[in-house]
Amino acid sequence: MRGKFLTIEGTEGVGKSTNIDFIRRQLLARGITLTLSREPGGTPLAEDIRDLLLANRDEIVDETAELLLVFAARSQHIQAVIEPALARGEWVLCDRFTDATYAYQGGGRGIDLEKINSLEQFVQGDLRPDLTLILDIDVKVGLERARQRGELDRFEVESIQFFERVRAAYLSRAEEHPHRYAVVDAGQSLAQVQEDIAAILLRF
Ligand code: Z5A
Repeated sequence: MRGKFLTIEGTEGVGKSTNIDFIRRQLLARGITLTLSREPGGTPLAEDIRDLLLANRDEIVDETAELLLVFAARSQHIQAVIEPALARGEWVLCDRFTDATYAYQGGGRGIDLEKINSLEQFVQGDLRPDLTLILDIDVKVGLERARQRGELDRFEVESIQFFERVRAAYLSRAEEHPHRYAVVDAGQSLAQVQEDIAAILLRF
């Protein structure tokens, strides 16, 4: 039987990394074999593209170039990791996927969503996550958490307004397709966040 495809999303410092390990333990306790991955990245080529995308640089990065790099990495990731794992019957839990493109390149950069939609069809065919957890937090609180970690990458230096647009794009996708998304208030204590996530996983 084909596995399930789960993704976790949110703005900066929302707690994705922290909660991925919690989700992994919840699923393993139920005997589910899990492949963990992340985007951009997940294969050697895609991780190289991630480095290109996150590096701070002097030249202005064209937003279409950024969009195409994201989907180039995704194509490699899907063919090499995600599809084979799902076909083996494993579940895949991915730290960010195409919702991040709608949120960052669409909401944040202002790229026409129709263009993103065309690339999504071209690169993914029918592949869509079965469940997407959106960890939602006040943008300033998340940035404060993320910025305590030190050096900032090319996205983390963006303005509050940029991240407000990213957050709004995530929430609007969740509103449009409520059957596929679960929004968690990530501003709560970690214990409460994880209680909410456990309940969502149980229902799923
Ligand atoms: N990107 C894109 O533009 N388009 C795309 O299609 C894709 C990605 C796929 C890399 O993503 C960048 O790629 C991303 C968008 C772009 N932008 N950036 N930067 P990433 O996921 O690798 O990087 P990130 O968003 O910066 O993740 P992050 O900052 O590592 O955040 P996180 O994993 O969500 O947070 P965390 O490390 O788990 O937690 C942050 C801190 O908060 C940490 O000290 C925790 O202990 C603490 N924490 C967590 N939860 C709590 C609670 N509940 N209370 C208190 N403290 C907490």
